Amino acid sequence: MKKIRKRERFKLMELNILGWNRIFEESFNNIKKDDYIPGRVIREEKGRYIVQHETGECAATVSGKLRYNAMSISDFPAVGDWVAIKLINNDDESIIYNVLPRKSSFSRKAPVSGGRKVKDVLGRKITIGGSTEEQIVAANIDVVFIVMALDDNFNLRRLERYILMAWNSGATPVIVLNKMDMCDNLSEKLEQVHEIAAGVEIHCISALNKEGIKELKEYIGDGITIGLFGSSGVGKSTIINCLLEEEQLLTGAVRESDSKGRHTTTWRELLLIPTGGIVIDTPGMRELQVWSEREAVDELFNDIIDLESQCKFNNCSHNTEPGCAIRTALEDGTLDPERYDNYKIMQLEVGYLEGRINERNVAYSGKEKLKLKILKQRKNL
Ligand SMILES: Nc1nc2c(ncn2[C@@H]2O[C@H](COP(=O)(O)OP(=O)(O)OP(=O)(O)O)[C@@H](O)[C@H]2O)c(=O)[nH]1
Ligand SMILES: [Mg+2]
Ligand SMILES: [Zn+2]
Repeated sequence: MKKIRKRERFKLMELNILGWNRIFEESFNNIKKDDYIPGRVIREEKGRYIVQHETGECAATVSGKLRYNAMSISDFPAVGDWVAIKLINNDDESIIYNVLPRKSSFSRKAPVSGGRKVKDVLGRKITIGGSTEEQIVAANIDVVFIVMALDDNFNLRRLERYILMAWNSGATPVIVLNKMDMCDNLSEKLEQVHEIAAGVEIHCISALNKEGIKELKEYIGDGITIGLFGSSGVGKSTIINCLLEEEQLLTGAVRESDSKGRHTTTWRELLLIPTGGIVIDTPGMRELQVWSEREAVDELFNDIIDLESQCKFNNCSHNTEPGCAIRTALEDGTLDPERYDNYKIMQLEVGYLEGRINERNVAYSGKEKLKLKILKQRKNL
């Protein structure tokens, strides 16, 4: 009897290192079957998974039932997910039977398959139609490091997008401005970032020179999961190597002409920090289309919403009406026209997403409606 208790305590401690907690345990106990064990997806590459469990790691595939019941790609496991598995083939492999409810997830709109190209109000080419699906980039994250480099990668509009997605994830966003050594107008850039990122902590670092790493380590703790997101070449893997104090991850040089990375990291991977804590490395995303509710966009751009409410007419189109607060702010320079454009684009994307979802809600079966409900529950909406 004593022996069993000891073993169980040990088991719990091991899983805690990976971020296991009472809530996951309760979910697991609800679905538990005799030979199911809990594990965390530590790597995901094109539908192939590696799962870490209490006694080791193994390759994993999803069960036929999970596949059959999946209503969207977001129902499939993603890196960071806690799953119920059954070990097979001398424990070298496993089958994933369930994905435990996520406490947070960093999602984007899945790159469109199908659809057609049109021009949006700003003359940009966008794809409409095709699939409208949530893609989970990483799950069960506590802190999102939004990594942007201070070289030619620096782009406030992209940063706005990442902040929106990070707030949506349910995790706490932190902005990490890397390659401080490449930047000669740091205070100017920092001020610009402060202006668009109210309430988000900002850190300037140089992973190359290991400057500012100590401050990042403050976010790390036992069982805490940190996810790194940002374009290719911004230094995500380099930063993780600094946190691990070991060159575990491959890094790759950027193109000199435009600082663009070469997509060195090709899979999503969860790593344990020897002194405690968990980090998830992700490949630089080519496309970050918003998967968001309108409220989150309004929150991020609440200065613009405030201005709109000051227009003389309720239904002001901000074109020619007298007493338009938006036009006044654009003209006197208090509202950055690029920020305003980005707001309009995101409103459109969200509107499109809402339209697509509502359309499907009406036209599709109960299965689709249930999927929407689950999505909203997951996002606590
Ligand atoms: N000058 C400078 N270069 C850096 C810094 N941090 C990383 N780099 C370099 O930037 C390049 C890209 O770094 P990676 O860590 O591979 O970038 P990544 O974000 O993981 O890129 P992907 O895996 O392609 O998404 C490498 O050549 C790094 O050595 C920094 O602080 N300063
Ligand atoms: Mg990388
Ligand atoms: Zn107006």
